[in-house]
Amino acid sequence: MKAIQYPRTLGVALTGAALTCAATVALADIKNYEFRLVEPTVKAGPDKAIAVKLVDKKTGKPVPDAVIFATRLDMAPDGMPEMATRLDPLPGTEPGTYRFNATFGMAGRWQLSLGAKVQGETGTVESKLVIQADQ
Ligand SMILES: [Cu+2]
Repeated sequence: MKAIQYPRTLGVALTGAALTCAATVALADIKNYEFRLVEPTVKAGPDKAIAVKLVDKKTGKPVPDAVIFATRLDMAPDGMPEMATRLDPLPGTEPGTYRFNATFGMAGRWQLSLGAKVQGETGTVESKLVIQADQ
């Protein structure tokens, strides 16, 4: 039984780093998944690789093949939500790990916002992670 239909355009419309807001629905099942930073700190500067792992909290196992459709990286934690930087996907190094290239133009705290679909699950994983950029 299919309980909820998602608009076909969702995956397309929310792609891109210019995204400011994602309207999403989270159901109980999808709450079992979360993104975790592989490394909580990064050196400030251009072209830094950041990696997140998508984890099934019940099993502790990484979850491969998720479709990440919304990403944003900005300095909201340091009071600069308008200071956003571009995020480019990089190939993953292992299943369940998702990597991005980004320029951290300023030292401080950056918020990585992610929205993702998990294969076989209804709803959306939404995570906000704080990365510390050091000088
Ligand atoms: Cu800033």
